[in-house]
Amino acid sequence: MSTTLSKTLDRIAQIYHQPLPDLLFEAQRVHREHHDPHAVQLCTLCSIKTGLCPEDCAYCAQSVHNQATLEPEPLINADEVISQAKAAKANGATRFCMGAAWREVKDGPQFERVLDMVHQVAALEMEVCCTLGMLQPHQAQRLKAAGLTAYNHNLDTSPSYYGQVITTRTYQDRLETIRAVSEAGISVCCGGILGMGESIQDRLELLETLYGLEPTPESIPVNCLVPVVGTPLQDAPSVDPIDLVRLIATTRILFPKAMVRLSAGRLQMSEELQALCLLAGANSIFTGPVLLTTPNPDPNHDEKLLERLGMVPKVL
Ligand code: SAM
Ligand code: DTB
Ligand code: SF4
Repeated sequence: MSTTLSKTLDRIAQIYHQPLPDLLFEAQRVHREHHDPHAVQLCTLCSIKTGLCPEDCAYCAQSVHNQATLEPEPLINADEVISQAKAAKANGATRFCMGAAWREVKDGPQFERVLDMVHQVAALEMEVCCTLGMLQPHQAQRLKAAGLTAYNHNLDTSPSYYGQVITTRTYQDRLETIRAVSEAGISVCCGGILGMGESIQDRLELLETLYGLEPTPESIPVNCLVPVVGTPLQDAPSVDPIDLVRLIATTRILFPKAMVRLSAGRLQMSEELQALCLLAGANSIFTGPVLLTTPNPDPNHDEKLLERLGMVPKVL
């Protein structure tokens, strides 16, 4: 087992460290074989329950363990969510993702409300994604029955670096939720964050873990840390742009059919870097003025950027 795993890691490292022209050429070839190279899926996020999360994720504005200035908000109403989803659709988004600052889902009226939201967003003929923390198998089945397309649950980093970032849950906890999600027939959205002080090797080990999942994720968000004042990672140095491009290209090559999403951190990136990420195989971005709690590029700028690149929002 361990030799197979280390062989995989060796292969991933070889892909990642090859000369950039070769890496990009291979990523583009794979990308074009499986996707329309002009289409970028636009996804919009909605924070349905904000702040006061009991987990201690070192990057997160919403953890009670951190000192970020954030106005907490209890679970919002379904009507509010639906009007945001309609607006997102009108702005070209085909996927709507609802995020809650929960450690785990608890059965009861709040979960019933989320199921109703899922049902109503699905009726808009958009892909519906949720990220609500840990799930049990019966909860995953109920989300599936309500019409959920995908569940986002990130592994964030390598198994060995994980404990430096989060101590209130384990890597194994995350893997169990991911298993419950795929066993319920829901598509898995699972990725990580760059820029938390991890090494390149940690990033490649995250890809190795994702590669070992069965099935492999259909959606892989690549987030760059958005440093939030009041969190332990507020002063973390920004990610080297070429390292980001290499990671995206490697992800594209390893997961040819997956949607690779250039997720958090675009506000801190130049347009040239974003363009290079799209050329390296990223085929989705989050649009809208805020992600969950942190700012995101102006949607008009995103629209103009795609236009200047000769790229178009993906239609379902
Ligand atoms: N509480 C749920 C959970 O953690 O699974 C769902 C919401 S949580 C905000 C969703 C994901 O956002 C996290 O797994 C993490 O990867 C990402 N994230 C959170 N804060 C971030 C930040 N400051 N910069 C980049 N990504 C971040
Ligand atoms: C993911 O991997 N990135 C999105 C989505 N999944 C939920 C969220 C990024 C959150 C960035 C920090 C914030 O806005 O609070
Ligand atoms: Fe809570 Fe999710 Fe933020 Fe961690 S990332 S503190 S689980 S909201």
